Amino acid sequence: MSLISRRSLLSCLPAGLAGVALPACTRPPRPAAGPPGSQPLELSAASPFPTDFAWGVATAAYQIEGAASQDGRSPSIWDDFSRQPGATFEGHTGDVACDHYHRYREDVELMRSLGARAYRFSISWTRVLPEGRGQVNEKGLDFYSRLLDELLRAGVTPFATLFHWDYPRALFAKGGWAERDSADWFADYASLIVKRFGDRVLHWMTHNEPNIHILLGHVLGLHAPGLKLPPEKAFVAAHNCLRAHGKAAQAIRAAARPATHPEIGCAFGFFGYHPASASPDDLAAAAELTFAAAEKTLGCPAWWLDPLLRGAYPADGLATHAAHLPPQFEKDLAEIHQPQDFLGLNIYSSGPARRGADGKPEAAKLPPGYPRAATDWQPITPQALYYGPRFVYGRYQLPIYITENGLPVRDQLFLDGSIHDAQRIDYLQRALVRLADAVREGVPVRGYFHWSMFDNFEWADGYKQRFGLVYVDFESQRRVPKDSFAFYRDIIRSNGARALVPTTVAADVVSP
Ligand code: BGP
Repeated sequence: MSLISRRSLLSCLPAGLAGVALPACTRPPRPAAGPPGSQPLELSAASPFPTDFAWGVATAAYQIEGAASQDGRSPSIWDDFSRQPGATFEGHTGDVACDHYHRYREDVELMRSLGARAYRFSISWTRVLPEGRGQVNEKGLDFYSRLLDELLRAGVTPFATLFHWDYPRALFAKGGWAERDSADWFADYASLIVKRFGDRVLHWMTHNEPNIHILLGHVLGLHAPGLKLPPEKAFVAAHNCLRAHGKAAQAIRAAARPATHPEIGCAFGFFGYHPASASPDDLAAAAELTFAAAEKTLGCPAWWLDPLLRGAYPADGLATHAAHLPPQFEKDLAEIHQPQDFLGLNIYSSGPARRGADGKPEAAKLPPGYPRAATDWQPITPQALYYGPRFVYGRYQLPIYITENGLPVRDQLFLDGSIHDAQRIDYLQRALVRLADAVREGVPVRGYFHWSMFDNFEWADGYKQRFGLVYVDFESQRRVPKDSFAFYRDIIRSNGARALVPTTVAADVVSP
């Protein structure tokens, strides 16, 4: 997938790290009983991570569950898109994926042995509401009920995402996100889920990466539903996603059990900038460019997060795109701008920025040959985990969870029978070193979810990209924990200290 298509999307105001008082936010409950082997690992390095930090792993329904047409699940746009010739690498689909639907007990056991404190997963909308609304599929709900019980027994706190891209085919046929009613369809679905599971889930995310879903799926045609909408339609679809978030947040609060305080947020696909040099001017330029929304607007953090968290679209984006929004869009902003308990950031990389000769911030280039992951779009830029949270907190003052971060590597079995993923371990350590810097400076980061627990169906890349801490042989469904699994287990047991031991080179230095 091309660089532009994936992360180098974005970009409004300088964002200092203001010492603003935090809104009240309940921390994730500590697991009732720690898994065996979860005794703290004593290390001399002090960890700045709070003792109740949510060390977690993340997955998504269509990427791992399989059982695509079992027990009443009906097709989503991804079932359809992945069948279109040339849409995914070698025609891969999520029909079987990790077969997690049948193997969830084994999978939760692996999470327990990892010592994971939290698990971010998503609910397949068409498994529980085959037509997207109306008739409920009890068998589908039962699967998630069993999964939740298993997680809680293992001492793993569930963080549920309501929508991770697998939009119901039946609702897409009615117009999908382009249709204004789509916000109500989503809120009704949210209400059902919270009524059923609000006794066991207290952490809710509405959308996963709505910016990527709209941009790749509705503008560039590279993800489901494979549309290439003109701006006047794409901006309406994006606006309806925002309305859906606002309505769902209200529905979640309305459906929550008395005396429970659900935490509500969204997992946003965050691509920002880091300063190209140590100069304060480049630092300010990186912050400005991170929130600029005049170009590639639908991918930009501010285009989505400003309405969500400030109740207004950013002025630079509006200058070009106000005409593409629905008439009287301003009237929807109060509904979009609901109280949020946290902001989830999916951060994989960032780009260098500097102050241009004209005084404006500009994107700089990484040097030729700069180290990258197995995907072209992901240069090794651990500083993304420092500047991203810092800039975002400076602008929005909300507690943050890193809801995704990880590295795709071309893993294989080595002759000694193990899967040595040294590059992933190195990246994970660097990323946590830089995240720890943000925490030390007072950015309220509440948790980190590694993407991913398992190798899985990576959308248009099919099974080509391996992101897991656990290797999955997709023919036998055998799971083999990689070296990174043991490394992350030690990180969790040491509450992050294992990542903060002295290193030979600084975290951001990836090329000699
Ligand atoms: C995020 C998605 C995840 C996962 C990850 C890896 O954008 O939320 O579902 O797929 O990216 O990226 P990719 O699969 O495109 O390589």
